[in-house]
Amino acid sequence: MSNYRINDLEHYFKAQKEAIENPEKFWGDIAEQNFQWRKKWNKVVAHNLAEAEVKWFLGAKLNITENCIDRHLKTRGNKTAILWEPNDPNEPAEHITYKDLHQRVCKFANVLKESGVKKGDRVCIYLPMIPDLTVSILACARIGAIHSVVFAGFSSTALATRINDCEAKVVITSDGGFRGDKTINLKGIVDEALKHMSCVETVLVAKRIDSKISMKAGRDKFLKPLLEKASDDCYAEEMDAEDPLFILYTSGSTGMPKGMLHTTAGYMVYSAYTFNNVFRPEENDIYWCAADIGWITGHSYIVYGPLANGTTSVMFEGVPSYPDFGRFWEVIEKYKINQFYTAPTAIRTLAKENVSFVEKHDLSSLKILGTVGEPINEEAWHWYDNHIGKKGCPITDTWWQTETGGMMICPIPFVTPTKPTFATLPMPGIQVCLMDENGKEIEGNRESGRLCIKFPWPSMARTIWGNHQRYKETYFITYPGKYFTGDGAMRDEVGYYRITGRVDDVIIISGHNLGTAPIEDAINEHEKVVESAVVGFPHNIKGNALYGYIILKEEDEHDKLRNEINRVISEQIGPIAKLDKIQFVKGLPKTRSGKIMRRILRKIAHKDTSKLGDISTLLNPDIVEEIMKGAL
Ligand code: 6R9
Repeated sequence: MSNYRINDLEHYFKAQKEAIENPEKFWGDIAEQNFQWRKKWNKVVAHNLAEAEVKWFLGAKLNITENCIDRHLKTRGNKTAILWEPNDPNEPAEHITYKDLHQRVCKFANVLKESGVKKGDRVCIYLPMIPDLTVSILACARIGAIHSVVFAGFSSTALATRINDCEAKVVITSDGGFRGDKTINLKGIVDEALKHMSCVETVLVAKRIDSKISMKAGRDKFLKPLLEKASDDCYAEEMDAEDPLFILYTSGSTGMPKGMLHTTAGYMVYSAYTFNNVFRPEENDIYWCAADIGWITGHSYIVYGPLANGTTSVMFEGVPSYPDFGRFWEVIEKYKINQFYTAPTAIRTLAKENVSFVEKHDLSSLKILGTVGEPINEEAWHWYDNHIGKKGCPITDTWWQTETGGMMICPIPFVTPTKPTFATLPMPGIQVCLMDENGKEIEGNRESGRLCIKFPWPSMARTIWGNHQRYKETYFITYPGKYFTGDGAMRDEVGYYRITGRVDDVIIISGHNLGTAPIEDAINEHEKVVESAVVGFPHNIKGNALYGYIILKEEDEHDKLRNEINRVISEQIGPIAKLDKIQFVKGLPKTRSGKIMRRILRKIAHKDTSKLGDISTLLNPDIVEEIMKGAL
């Protein structure tokens, strides 16, 4: 698949112009030349954004697994599709070829069919990062069932909410999973979640840790014997372009998680297109995205995007700190990884450790580095550039969301000149704009505002499962006719975008709008700081004042550090952004995907800790108590 790769900046601007002037032709050509269709579309796009209605490739028929697997069999049958690296480096890796993957997906799909799963049924997948996770996702897609993957670190309550919301008929899980030196008891969590639920008829159980688990007669079945018996021939269901492919839950700022629904053709085209342009795979490249498949990053850029391109995609079961902080670099050396994609939070964690963990390893195979999930601060960007890329690998800071399905704003490596902390320019076809609080579009450069998108793109979520009204209200009402991202952004003098964080992180101090990201960036510049989070709290003169939670690399006299940190902020942003309160903490409450839960920090700063909400889904729930104890 190479018909659509952008070669240089001129080509980029030309593609962007064509995509805006004639989106039907731009996306129609890409879809036609790079994918396998059972039937072509009658119309490329139909939309009414004010009503939150969008359809792509209307009337087309396809199956995404034919595009991700079958069509590669002739030329790439013996090529590794999924290279699975286990948690324990001494356990053998698995090299699953496209041919193996085809066989495994077909068998799994037949097991699902035997369990009564039909096109349109929901299947909840609650698995650790083992090959069965990828196989089961594709098995659902093969027969037209809608997969809903729930990250295997979520609690039974969180899992129950998600199973209930989409009324899953089948749950796929395992006896447990390994993460570093810990094991997690997944089957026990599933049992707990299913206690008060009637929709789930079957639980399919993979074995990973060989622990003792209880199996409920009539409901629970071990996968292995079923897979062994199953035929490895399975017809790929003919799907409409707009048939649902998956649901993936993302947390809202309040209330129930939102089940974002993605459909088949548009998602396939856009995830494959962006993967190809941003990571620029060559035939023998080994690509590694170190995210978990429980997040959108794993869906689009471990599974669908790479496989649609016939790439070898590494799937890693472990964590960056096990057996030691050199694990990522060891894996890069071991497989001669060419493209590596991770989150700023992982980079910061590893940058804090002795650089000898990096220097022990040969990273010369690397060509492109990527980041995703949150703004990357300047210090982390340079560390990644110096120590991992050795100043020779472009870093692509990719801004996108569960809702967008694929990367939206990011430098195209070797095409777009990078600028630290800037996601730079939108992908072709993505019409970004900045809006002010009064609903007016902000023209010109050197401006900040709320990030919106003016025109649909193929992989946008189509709705929130079971609640289209909420979808409309959350994304399309604030600025009628536009998709509102919830993020704030700044456009610099050449039109590059820098994401300044969620708009609900904007704090207004004495009438000045301050984004938390640049302030945190300034704080993190201090040599003794590892990471920080800034929130607002009410102040009777300034309206709001700033409260900073700061993790130190090494201890020093606190008052002295407070002064120094405020001096750095004054220098970099201005005295207006100085922190009124600084609390030194051992950790920050984070979601499993590494995002700081500012909602909790805000409550603590407001001295309102009565209703913290469900903190069990956090990576580190214990830290909350500790921060509350030391609150100022
Ligand atoms: C892919 C993913 C989406 C939110 C998004 C924004 C933040 C993601 C970012 C970034 C700055 C980047 N975000 N990438 N902020 N720079 N490169 O992370 O999806 O989990 O839905 O999160 O993450 O705030 O709105 P999701």
